Amino acid sequence: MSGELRVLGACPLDCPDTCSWIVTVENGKAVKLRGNPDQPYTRGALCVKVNRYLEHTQAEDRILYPLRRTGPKGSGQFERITWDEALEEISVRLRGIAAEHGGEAIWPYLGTGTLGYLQGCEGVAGRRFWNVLGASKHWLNICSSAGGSGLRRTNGTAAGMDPENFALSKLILLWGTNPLTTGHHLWKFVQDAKANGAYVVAIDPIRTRTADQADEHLAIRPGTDAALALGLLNVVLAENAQDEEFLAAHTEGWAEFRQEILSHPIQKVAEITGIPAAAVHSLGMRLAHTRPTAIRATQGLQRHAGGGTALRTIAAIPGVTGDWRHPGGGMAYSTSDHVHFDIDTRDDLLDKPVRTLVMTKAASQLDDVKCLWVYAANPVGSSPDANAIRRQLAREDLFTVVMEQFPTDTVDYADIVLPATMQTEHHDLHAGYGHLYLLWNEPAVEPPGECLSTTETFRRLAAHMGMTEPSLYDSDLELAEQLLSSGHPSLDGVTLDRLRKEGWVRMNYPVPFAPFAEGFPTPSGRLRFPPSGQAYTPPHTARTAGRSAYPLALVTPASHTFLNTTFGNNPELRRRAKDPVVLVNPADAAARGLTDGQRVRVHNDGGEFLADVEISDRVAPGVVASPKGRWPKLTPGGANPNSVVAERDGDMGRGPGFHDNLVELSVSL
Ligand SMILES: Nc1nc2c(c(=O)[nH]1)N[C@H]1C(S)=C(S)[C@@H](COP(=O)(O)OP(=O)(O)OC[C@H]3O[C@@H](n4cnc5c(=O)[nH]c(N)nc54)[C@H](O)[C@@H]3O)O[C@H]1N2
Ligand SMILES: Nc1nc2c(c(=O)[nH]1)N[C@H]1C(S)=C(S)[C@@H](COP(=O)(O)OP(=O)(O)OC[C@H]3O[C@@H](n4cnc5c(=O)[nH]c(N)nc54)[C@H](O)[C@@H]3O)O[C@H]1N2
Ligand code: SF4
Ligand SMILES: [Mo]
Repeated sequence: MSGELRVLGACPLDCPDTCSWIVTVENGKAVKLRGNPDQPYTRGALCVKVNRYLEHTQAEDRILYPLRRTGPKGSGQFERITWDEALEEISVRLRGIAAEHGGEAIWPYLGTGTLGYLQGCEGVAGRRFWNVLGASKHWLNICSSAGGSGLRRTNGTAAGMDPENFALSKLILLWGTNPLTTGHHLWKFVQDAKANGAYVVAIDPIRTRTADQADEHLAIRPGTDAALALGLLNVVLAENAQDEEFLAAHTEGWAEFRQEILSHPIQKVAEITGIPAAAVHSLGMRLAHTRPTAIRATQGLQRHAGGGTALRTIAAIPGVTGDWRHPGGGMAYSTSDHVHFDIDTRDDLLDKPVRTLVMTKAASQLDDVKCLWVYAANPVGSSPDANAIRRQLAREDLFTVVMEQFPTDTVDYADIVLPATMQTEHHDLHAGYGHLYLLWNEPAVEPPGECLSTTETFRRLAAHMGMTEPSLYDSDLELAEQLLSSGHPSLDGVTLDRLRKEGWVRMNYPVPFAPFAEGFPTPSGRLRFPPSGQAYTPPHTARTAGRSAYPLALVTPASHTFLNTTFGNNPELRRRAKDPVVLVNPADAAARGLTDGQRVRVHNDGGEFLADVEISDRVAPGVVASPKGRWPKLTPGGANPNSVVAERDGDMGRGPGFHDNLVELSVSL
């Protein structure tokens, strides 16, 4: 074992599971990466995407040095420069822009490339620096804000069940979630429940690989889930199975909500959702008579015009059935609100209040921005209205800096590219959004080339610009200590020393955990049912259907082999992903004379992308599906589905409508 070292770390990617991992290092080189078998939630398994993460860190196209643009914007032509040259050019440009246009003309655009609390979007990476400069704030609404907002309206928090407690459930609704692709460690707990007789239902417009494993699949019309929730509750009321004691003790607005439920008989719900009334009835009967029932609803569900309302209303279900009384009952969306780090955005460093720019509105909100600073994000691949974003990024008067690991489509538009470290090369503090553990990531190796972490890049830039605010220079370990020092009881006994030694620590929540058995974190302590007339918001696709030249509702779910656009350049994962496909129901294919494997243009007024038709009854008539995550420039036609995703705000949290767009399919010439 001489010269061999085992370093504990965590997967940084935007995935609920945040796996604990072990890197084996020999003579300064990382030679092996495997899941940590001791961690109770992830238990040693990584996933198809991350198993070869070490190879990815050593990939040929990794960006290793600062770069300056030499060709036209979008061409991806660069020359290598030194860090000093890069910092100097950036300093001059930032100061010039702040002096001429005000600090708010700078947009620090931070994405979800890493969920680290030091290097990534869950913490305050760079925020102190931006505040000293007076830059605009950035609202990372791209992923889960609509659902979070809906849940907080009902429960006072977006957090709910401990996903491990799904093992205790007797009825599991996998509602707008595809865990076998998007966070597979939940599945062991589902299987444990199944072994104890639980019945598992997948509610999804697509018969996914998760739906294949469920006892039943309900192919819901996209964006109509709140109506289904009301229909199921209608059956619960008809059975008189509501938990009157829980309703009286722990909820408010019941009388009004009860009327709302009664105005949604199953026949009406069947018409809205496309699910046969008999299926709504039979699931309603199961819901009425099975305790505990657990609902797993994740982000896919809320990528619709009514996505916030969907989560708000689904969250009412366990309020009516009283499932929150029992471990194994209730609902799980994200565990992030169970994490109580001390996240201080240091607004005291601002001279004056500044505006907030919205991540999903780059196409329209870049108009008066003079510096776009992209880190851990790939807007050209992942944000709505890709063509409009490209037009913005091509502007000569926009100074664009991209901190990246790989030459993405967004990098192609940068004036300056800064090489970023990967997870095995920097410190970070993590929490899962699908479990209750905190994790520490210790760097295993030295960064290759001249890559720097996010924290170190901002420290060096602050120094280069002569900034004097002391907290700009806090070290990674100091930043981690600050995050852990909130004093919240869930962090009692959780120290940085312990995290560094053990790799992961469970927060102080009971096992098993029934978070709202005694009440809710709302001002009144009660669950708040949705008010009259606000329990269902139809999707964009339903509002315009029949009146549009684009009759098909497009869902763009997670790809099995990519994580958002991360790994979109990985040769092995691209080989496994094969060419892009669009799932089309046989009836829709026949109506257009399309044959299996035929390449089509998927298009609407916003743009188009190319995909090969896969004729399949995995989608219902009127619905087509094509996964997210491809790099446009590595895809036939140079575009991915975000060319047809409109920049449109949903009902809450300005949530984007990635799964709520109308398209037509035409034969590609
Ligand atoms: N392999 C892989 N894993 C990932 C990701 C990835 O890109 N690839 N992305 C990560 C990220 S960033 C996130 S936020 C999570 C998201 O995790 P999920 O929420 O599981 O992701 P999605 O695939 O967007 O949506 C889940 C399912 O919801 C369905 N759906 C879409 N619209 C509706 C609807 O209106 N009603 C219902 N009932 N279902 C609907 C979709 O068909 C899809 O099968 O996954 C993370 N994990
Ligand atoms: N059509 C469609 N589009 C979607 C979705 C959908 O369901 N359908 N889902 C949306 C969702 S849920 C999300 S969360 C967004 C994600 O959108 P983004 O936040 O833009 O995430 P990615 O596309 O994965 O791009 C992240 C980039 O960060 C880089 N990166 C990783 N780690 C680091 C680091 O430590 N430092 C730096 N500087 N860079 C790093 C990676 O190389 C990668 O290029 O996409 C959204 N886009
Ligand atoms: S992407 Fe998710 S499942 Fe895969 S290693 Fe990372 S945390 Fe684990
Ligand atoms: Mo996400």
